[in-house]
Amino acid sequence: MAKAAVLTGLNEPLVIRTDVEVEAPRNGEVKLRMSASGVCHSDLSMQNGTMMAACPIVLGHEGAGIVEEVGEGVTTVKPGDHVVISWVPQCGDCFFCTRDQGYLCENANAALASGGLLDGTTRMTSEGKPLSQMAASGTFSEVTIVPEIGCVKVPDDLDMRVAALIGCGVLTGTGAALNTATIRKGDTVAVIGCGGVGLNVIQGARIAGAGEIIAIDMNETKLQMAKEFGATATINASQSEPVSQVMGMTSQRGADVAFEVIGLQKTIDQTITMTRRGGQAILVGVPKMDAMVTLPAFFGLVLSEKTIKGCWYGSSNVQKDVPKLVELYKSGELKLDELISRTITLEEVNEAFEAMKTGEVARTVISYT
Ligand code: PAD
Ligand code: ZN
Repeated sequence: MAKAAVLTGLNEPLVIRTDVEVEAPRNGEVKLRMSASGVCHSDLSMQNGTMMAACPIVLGHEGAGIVEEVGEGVTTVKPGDHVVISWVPQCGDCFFCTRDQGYLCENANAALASGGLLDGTTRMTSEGKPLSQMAASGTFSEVTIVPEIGCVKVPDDLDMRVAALIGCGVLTGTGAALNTATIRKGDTVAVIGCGGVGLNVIQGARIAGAGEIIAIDMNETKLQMAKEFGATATINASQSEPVSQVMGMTSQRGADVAFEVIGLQKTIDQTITMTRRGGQAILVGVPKMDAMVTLPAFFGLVLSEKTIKGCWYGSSNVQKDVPKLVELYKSGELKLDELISRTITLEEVNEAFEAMKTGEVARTVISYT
């Protein structure tokens, strides 16, 4: 039996179930004893209906654990290995994977939509009923089963709380800057939303060689953190209008590259507007399903030659990018310890959701050890 935090219905607080049965791993699957899980805004978005959830569901997708058991045919990891979970398991064989766009993997996509693993079924039950697993993982559980291709091995001496954060916020944020966007040396970059993901966009932009990095948030503590992560200027959006501020800082041209890292209609519009002619607007935040990108085709796109690009999982190739990020962390270039605002137990997960709503934390991490 394992303990897990379960979402039973829209807007319900998560319930801690202690009777969760976790099956043995099937062919190509791995059983993990979880070490740590970050609490990401996407978990909250499943609770509040921004993203669809197949309830009852074990939330959590930003995690790291130790391999306990492997199913038939598993060759790349063995019991005792420390792994980061990739919530986009990348099959390597589908249309997208063979075009080096594994973050769009067709098999992962089907699993994500199903609430189960790669075959669409789940390995967890509670009170005699199946529990869905968010993003083919379900990291708010002491034990989980993930596909072998959702495991990326990391060194044994890596802090597992840091490893967990790499699994979503760090891969997505740094990847948005280093993979999805093209940032040239000296570019002016604007980032709207400096939470767990946005702070990583900022440090990704710093590593890419941006000249100016303008951080925009409503929360002063986040703006101070943004400076530690590489921001050269800050705008408090609760005090001044960010588009005119960015225009003022860029000779009325706009930012070379602007990132939206919240998922709100208003900030999506602001991001596109503050992008200069010929620049790139990168949309990372997951908005409500009725949010729209609308702009005048001629003035907004043709004449301005703007690129508006979505970003899924930082356009990451997880098997290549996770080891790179670990190296950058070890060399001191990537700040990861500083992202951890609080370490909590699984029972405190609802408080982590509340803290995220107020914008006061970068990341809360659940520690299972
Ligand atoms: P977070 O809650 O940690 O950070 C959001 C930040 O936005 C906070 O610092 C807020 O203060 C700030 N904010 C809120 N409203 C405004 C506003 N109007 N103007 C300026 N700042 C504001 O979230 P997060 O960093 O965990 O996640 C951010 C988004 O990224 C969220 O939508 C999440 O679902 C999405 C995400 N996308 C992917 C992907 O693959 N595209 C992956 C992971 C997360
Ligand atoms: Zn996430």
